[in-house]
Amino acid sequence: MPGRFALPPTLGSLRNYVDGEFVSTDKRFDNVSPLDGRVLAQVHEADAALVDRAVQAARKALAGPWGGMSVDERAAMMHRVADVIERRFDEFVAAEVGDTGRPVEQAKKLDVFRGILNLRTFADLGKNAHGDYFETRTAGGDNLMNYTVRKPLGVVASISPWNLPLLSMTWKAGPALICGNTMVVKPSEETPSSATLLAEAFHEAGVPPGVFNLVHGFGANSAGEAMTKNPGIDAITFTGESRTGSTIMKAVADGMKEVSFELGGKNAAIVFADCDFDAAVDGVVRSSFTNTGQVCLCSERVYVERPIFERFVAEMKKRTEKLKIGWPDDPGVDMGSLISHKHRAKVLSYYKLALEEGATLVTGGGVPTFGDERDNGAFIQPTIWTGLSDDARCVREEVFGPVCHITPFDTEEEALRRANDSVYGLAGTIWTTNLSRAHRVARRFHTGIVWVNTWYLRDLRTPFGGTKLSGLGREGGRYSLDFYSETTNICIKL
Ligand code: NAD
Ligand code: 6OD
Repeated sequence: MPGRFALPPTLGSLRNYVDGEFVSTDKRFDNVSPLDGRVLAQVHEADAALVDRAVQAARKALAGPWGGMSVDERAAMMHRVADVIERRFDEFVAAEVGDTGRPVEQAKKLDVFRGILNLRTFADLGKNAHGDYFETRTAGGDNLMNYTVRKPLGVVASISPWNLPLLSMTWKAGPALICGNTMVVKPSEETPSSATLLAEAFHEAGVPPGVFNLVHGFGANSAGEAMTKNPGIDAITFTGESRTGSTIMKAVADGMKEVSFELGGKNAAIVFADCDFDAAVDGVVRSSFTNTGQVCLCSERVYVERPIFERFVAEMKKRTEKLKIGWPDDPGVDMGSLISHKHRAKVLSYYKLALEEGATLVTGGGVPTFGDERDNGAFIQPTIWTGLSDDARCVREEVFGPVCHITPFDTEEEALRRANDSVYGLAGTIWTTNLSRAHRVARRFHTGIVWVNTWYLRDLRTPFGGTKLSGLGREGGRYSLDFYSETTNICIKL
């Protein structure tokens, strides 16, 4: 059938990768395509014993081959892994598209592109990192020289979500590995394919056994929980729901393990009447509906200054209704499916709740029909609401689907107060042509990230993370190097 998505060619059985070997297990689960409900692969679930084998392998590699390498040698290895991803680019694209149902163009330009860039960027940043140096004369007249050295934390457990699978894993693996750590990585149970290819890339690049270990499975009562409870793990880097972050924090509290958390969001966009109107509408369509709204940074709350409110809503409706939903390789497709039927049921429950809470439905609110196999998939319409009060659940809770609620405001102070009225604090977006206002509002957003007149443009050297329930700590550039290193100060009396 023309435009029909072809299944990933190589991924029939997805195994764990432990101590340099691909390991089968007896317990398996299905990897189901969200595009049409087909079973794509059998996934081999790791139990606590296999997780422990992975941790022991990682400990051995830490003391042995990886720990013994210079940073230049580690960087060269990581570039070799990136080379393999580049060479097998189309397989990685197929894996991401097959697992998630996203447009092929997105998988190419965002997911796989970033998979390569994350490894290369952190390899180079690690090579060029330097420590602090201070010369001191004490009150007693002693002359001191102080300098810092970075040492690895040890074995890092990385647990990631399904929304940007390869991007999330490599965003953690890049800095963790260049700092000399070894890893046990668990992708989401929904997206095991690109993780398996990534393990193949490490294998093919000749990275020593035990440096990068992959375990498949779920969270509670499965591989995820086993990782958080394993005493051989020194640090956890977790991306996912805030509630899961809190469960993990409790699980590792007694062991006092280092944690870095990138969690949920209910991000606000503030659109001032002095904005570039067309750019703002396009920007908010993009920030609300990219990846079918499944980006932690998506704007689910939009505050628009009253003089342009009606026109803004009308134009959002027009442009949203033009978004093309379809097969990942349909020409010009804008939105694929959601990740799963289970997630669609959750998003649809918010569509229903919004109406019960008194929302006016501007557009969407349901499920598209195609008259082909896609009707078995997890497709959904992008949806815009107006008219909800600030305490409505649909305005307060993260939906993680293609939704936004648009509401008018009258003053800058009011817009900021309402935007900041959230238990989350990941990203804020401001649309204005007034330079002073942009700076003034940006620094008063209670979020870790602010974009002005754009959304989700990234420089990997910048800090990334959230406040409040959106996370703990910052990663990116030297912030990542700081998290993945144990920094020691050495003081020498001269
Ligand atoms: P999730 O919390 O359900 O799962 C994330 C990962 O944690 C999965 O691998 C899962 O198997 C594992 N897990 C679940 N319970 C666990 C437990 N008890 N112990 C150990 N591991 C466990 O999240 P999700 O549904 O996969 O992802 C969507 C969420 O991720 C959204 O809330 C989104 O905002 C958030 N997210 C945040 C960022 C960020 O950078 N802040 C980035 C991407 C996604
Ligand atoms: O771009 C990134 O580095 C990053 N960590 C994005 C996360 C997006 C959340 O869904």
